[in-house]
Amino acid sequence: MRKKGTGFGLFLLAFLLLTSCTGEENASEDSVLYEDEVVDSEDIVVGYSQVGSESDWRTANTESFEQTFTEANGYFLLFEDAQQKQENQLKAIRNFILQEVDYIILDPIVETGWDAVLQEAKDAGIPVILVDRTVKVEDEDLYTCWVGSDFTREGEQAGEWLKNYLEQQGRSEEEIRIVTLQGTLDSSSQIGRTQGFQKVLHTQDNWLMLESQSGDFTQAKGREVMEYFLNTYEDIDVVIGENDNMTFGAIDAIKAAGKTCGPNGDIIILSFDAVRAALVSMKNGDINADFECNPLLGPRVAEIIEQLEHGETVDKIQYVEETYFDSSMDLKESIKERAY
Ligand code: GYE
Repeated sequence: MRKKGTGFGLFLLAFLLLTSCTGEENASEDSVLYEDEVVDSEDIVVGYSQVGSESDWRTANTESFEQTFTEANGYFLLFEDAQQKQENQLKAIRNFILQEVDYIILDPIVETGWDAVLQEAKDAGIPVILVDRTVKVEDEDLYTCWVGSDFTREGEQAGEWLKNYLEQQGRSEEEIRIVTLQGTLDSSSQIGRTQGFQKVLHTQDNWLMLESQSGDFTQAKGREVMEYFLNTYEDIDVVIGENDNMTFGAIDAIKAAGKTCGPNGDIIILSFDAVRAALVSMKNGDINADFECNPLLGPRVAEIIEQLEHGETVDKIQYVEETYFDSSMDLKESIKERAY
């Protein structure tokens, strides 16, 4: 993968032409110059606008694309990290359009505000594949397809798990005081997980959602928000971290406050992503349950591109398979096998 600089147009020039003028080293007639890189003109050029590098999940997702979209596999990847700012993604997409890439892959930070830029991509004839998070747009034809997780299902699963667990513990009648560390507000992963959990929350009269606040999917903010919750609410029974890194921050805050968590502690911890470090933390007794979200989307997107290259139509909405883990399970093998 190459990390591209910002804001330049495409210099898609025949490399042969260049070298014949300058007398530089040999290149095949099929090479083209892409900014300062020599690219095989047969390569499929893909621009990926990534959310940022805020979590373990995100790192694994980036690596999955880097490992899939290689020159050995016939691709040239332009990668842009938006540092969790939508304006950076808008800029990146416009640059991809200027550079006349073959495909744009977008992991949209938030759901709204995409109509204009996606229309520009469509007008330029560049298919846009959404990954992970999704968008809300007037016209669904503005993107080719989406591949990612069923976030609402994940949230609902967490609620169902908690309901069963409390039943097993003989606590179905007790008042259960819950706080939520939400992901980046208006991201589809935050919206889905929050709404999914709420579906179960609304059926449980004894559950009380004390407060929900965003920790922006980062460990540092997760800790900060949890410190605030602990200072504000004397009695907290359940913490929901809408991703593992916020959960890690919350666990640090809980321990620093002299409290305990996990199956043998004061506070029940539910989390999302199920990255390896979280499974280790669960094995160590700090997390009760974790709802998996698979970041390894690169190969799936490559398959989609192959289909499109062969003129096939692809399914508009493509979910990936996921499971969950809890502290009653034997986690040793899962930790060993975990790819992220
Ligand atoms: O849970 C989190 C990341 O959108 C599913 O974003 C993704 C979330 C994931 O920062 O760790």
